[in-house]
Amino acid sequence: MKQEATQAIVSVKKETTSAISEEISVLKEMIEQMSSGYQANEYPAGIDELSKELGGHGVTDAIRYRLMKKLMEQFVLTDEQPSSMSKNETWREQLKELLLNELQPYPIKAISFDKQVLQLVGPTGVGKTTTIAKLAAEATLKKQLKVALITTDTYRIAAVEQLKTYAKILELPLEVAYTVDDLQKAKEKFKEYDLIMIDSAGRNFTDKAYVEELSKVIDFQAEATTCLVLSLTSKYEDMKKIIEQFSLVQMEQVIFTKLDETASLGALLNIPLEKKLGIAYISNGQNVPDDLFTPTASFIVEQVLRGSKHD
Ligand SMILES: Nc1nc2c(ncn2[C@@H]2O[C@H](COP(=O)(O)OP(=O)(O)OP(=O)(O)O)[C@@H](O)[C@H]2O)c(=O)[nH]1
Ligand SMILES: [Mg+2]
Repeated sequence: MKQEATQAIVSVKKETTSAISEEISVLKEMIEQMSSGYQANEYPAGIDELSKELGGHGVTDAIRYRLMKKLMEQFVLTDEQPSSMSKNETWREQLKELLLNELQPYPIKAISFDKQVLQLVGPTGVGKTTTIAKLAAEATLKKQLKVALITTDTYRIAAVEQLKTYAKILELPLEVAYTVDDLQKAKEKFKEYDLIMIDSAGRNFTDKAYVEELSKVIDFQAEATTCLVLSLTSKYEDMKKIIEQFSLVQMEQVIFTKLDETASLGALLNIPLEKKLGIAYISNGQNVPDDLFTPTASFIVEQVLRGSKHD
């Protein structure tokens, strides 16, 4: 009991500390911006509109301040502009260029399937199982890989049935792992396969003891690719909490789902630029296997800076 209480305090403390450090970074950006000689309300109207457009998508204040500051310094104050374009059009294009540059360090590309294990983790109902089915179809049909499926989501009977249905349609073997021991056995059984895809229940990966036990069976670093699945319909504040909850597992990329259900796409920028995670796929519907694609940085930039004429 005492240990649980201590753990709870430690985790609350951790959350508070990270919230404070984020606040500090926003403040730092704002101070920097003020000391640079101009303020948000002093932007030329066109720049202010671009900032608001990003804000409308839920792009964070800190990112917007940084971008607008760069835009002002690099382009506006130097008044660089091709004569054939209006200022506003030029600034939009220059902001796109800046954003492409900002996104460059983060892997916005498909999973290479070069590691034998691919596990999708994430909160309840985001689309993990559906995405596994889509990816299994891609790996089998397009890449001609020998794919096997394992599910560790045994909390709901329906969850197992759902994956069984996809396994049957795609003619792939499926093992249901109730324990880490079962998982070990299933992995052994599928050792000759090119790709073993593991579907999980959201809660698995937030349990430290489970993740530790699991890491004895799967070498997360050497043999597994782990992707966090996030729904674009979630608020960014909630996504940040989810990322923290799943911080026990190392991952480089997220998969976004439910693009078809929202017009607010700030997370496509916030997650790479603030959380330093790349994007492997975007799911835009319930159809297996069609509604899944790999975005490019240009696609993301175009989505968040489409301007009102496309709305
Ligand atoms: N509109 C839309 N619905 C989706 C998308 N991806 C998945 N869904 C739907 O979201 C619901 C939940 O999908 P699942 O794949 O079962 O989600 P999950 O993360 O495995 O859920 P749990 O196993 O319960 O944690 C299903 O009705 C899916 O068809 C998407 O990109 N767009
Ligand atoms: Mg599921």
